[in-house]
Amino acid sequence: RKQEGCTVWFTGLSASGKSTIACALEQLLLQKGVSAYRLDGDNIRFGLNKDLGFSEKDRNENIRRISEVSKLFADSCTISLTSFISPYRADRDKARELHKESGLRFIEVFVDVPLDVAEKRDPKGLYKKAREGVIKEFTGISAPYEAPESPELHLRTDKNTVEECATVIYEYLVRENLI
Ligand code: GGZ
Repeated sequence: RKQEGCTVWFTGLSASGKSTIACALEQLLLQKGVSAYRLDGDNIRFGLNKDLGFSEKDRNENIRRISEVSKLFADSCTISLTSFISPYRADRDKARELHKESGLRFIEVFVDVPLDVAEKRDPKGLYKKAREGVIKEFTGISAPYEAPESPELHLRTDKNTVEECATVIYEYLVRENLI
């Protein structure tokens, strides 16, 4: 059976673990010979979207473009893994709608962690800068994060390991006949 292609859409705070889980899932998929591709800040915000910042309007446009690109990968029978904060529910819903119009599955994965845990992790020191006011409009501190109401999967990265989280998604894809 030919692989169908879909988008696995990670959403969550900075330092919640989105990219780390996406990497682990990509490894699991590639090991099994399943085509997968990751979209994240490194290949999108420094390229296609380098004209965009972090205002509400720019985040809307960031997510709109990513939705379109992810849809193209999904349409090419790849498992597209997107890891962006995507803080606005309406933007994520539009991404879902866009996939639906093309008959493509969209799996929203809420990478949930309490703000204080993300802030303690602070791998890049961005939360500290946000608290000091050096970075404005920082998600969770001075800009909103609208948590998903009915994501396909809800992961807690303070309670489960990266491998466990990746496996939960992998098993979901198997169960749903997507791989
Ligand atoms: C949130 C910011 C900000 C502000 C820079 N708010 O932990 P990181 O560093 O590696 O991931 C964050 C990334 C967020 O970009 P996204 O494209 O995922 O955001 S959105 O979906 O909201 O458009 C963080 C860094 O960029 N970063 N400034 N103000 N995160």
